[in-house]
Amino acid sequence: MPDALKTELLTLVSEAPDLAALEEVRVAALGKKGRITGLMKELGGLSPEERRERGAALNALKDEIAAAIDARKTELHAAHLAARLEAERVDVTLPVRPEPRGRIHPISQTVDELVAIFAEMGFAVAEGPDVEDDFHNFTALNFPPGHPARDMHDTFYLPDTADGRRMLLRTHTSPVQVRTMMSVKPPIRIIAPGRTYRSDYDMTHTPMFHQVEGLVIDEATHMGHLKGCLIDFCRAFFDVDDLPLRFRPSFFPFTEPSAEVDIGCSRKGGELKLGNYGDWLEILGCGMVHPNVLEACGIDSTRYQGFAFGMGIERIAMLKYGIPDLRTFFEADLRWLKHYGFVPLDIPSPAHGLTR
Ligand code: 2NL
Repeated sequence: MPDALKTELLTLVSEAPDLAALEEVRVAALGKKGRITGLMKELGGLSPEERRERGAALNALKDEIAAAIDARKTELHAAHLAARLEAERVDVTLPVRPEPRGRIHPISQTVDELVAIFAEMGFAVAEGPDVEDDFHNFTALNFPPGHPARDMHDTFYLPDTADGRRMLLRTHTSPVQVRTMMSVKPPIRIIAPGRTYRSDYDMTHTPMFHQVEGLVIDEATHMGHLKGCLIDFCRAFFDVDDLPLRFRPSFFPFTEPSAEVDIGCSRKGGELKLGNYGDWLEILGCGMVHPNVLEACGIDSTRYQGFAFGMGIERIAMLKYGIPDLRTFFEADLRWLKHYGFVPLDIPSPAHGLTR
């Protein structure tokens, strides 16, 4: 009888498909109401001799079944782990995900980079409308009534408003700064990047282009601050630590004194290189804000002063990224964008474009 029982139980143990089934087998054999337990209980009715013999046999059976259950349990655990590892397998030799196909336009990239540099110097970004009126675009900026920039041939004019204001597409981003000066009490420290429009189209001009202007107004800012600010910006933007800058006297209606700024370069062998090579390249205009402009914007010019500057974004983008033709910026040619554009979500850095 114990031999038949032993064979039956060992078969049940070895065929138990999972841990739950194995536990059922254990309870049915060794549990309180289990079959071996039941046989143990019957020992009391036997003679001492039979009891010793059968008791020893039952104990041996019990130990053997318990050991078989333990062994099967270990086996099932190992099988479970192996199945899980197989199901959660990761192929670390697969290639990385392909690059996104979209590209950031070089103008957007350049604006992001210069905003990052000026933000670090404490400038806020200001914005304003593309459609402006004559006052914010010209009059407040000390343009005299007959100035050539006001000519129909240079400026895109729009129909007058109902109350007779002459409207136009802004020819520079200066009206953004005029609006800031008229609405914010100094100190002011802003840059205004954005679209601008002039009626001009040739190799080096497009009717829509981009500009960034900067404005700092407080009680003590002077020409030395202007120079330091632009030197720091140009060296960071072009990523040339010893880039020399040269300030040449110039004229703008809205600044006095005014200067144009050149950066050092070399044109040897027909290739343009930026750095301390003895040659010069003009890249921006600047000056101390004209008292007439401050007064036109409601700022007391006997108490406040400051500097302003402006530069063309296409121009500095072309220099930094070696883009030879201005007009290609606006042709929406996907092959051009694939070549000169920037991969979205790339690691950002002020001088990023040079290190891609
Ligand atoms: C250039 C030169 C410049 C400014 C822009 C400015 C703005 C206000 C007051 C005074 Cl509200 N100045 N802007 C000043 C000097 C030069 O731009 O070559 N731009 C492409």
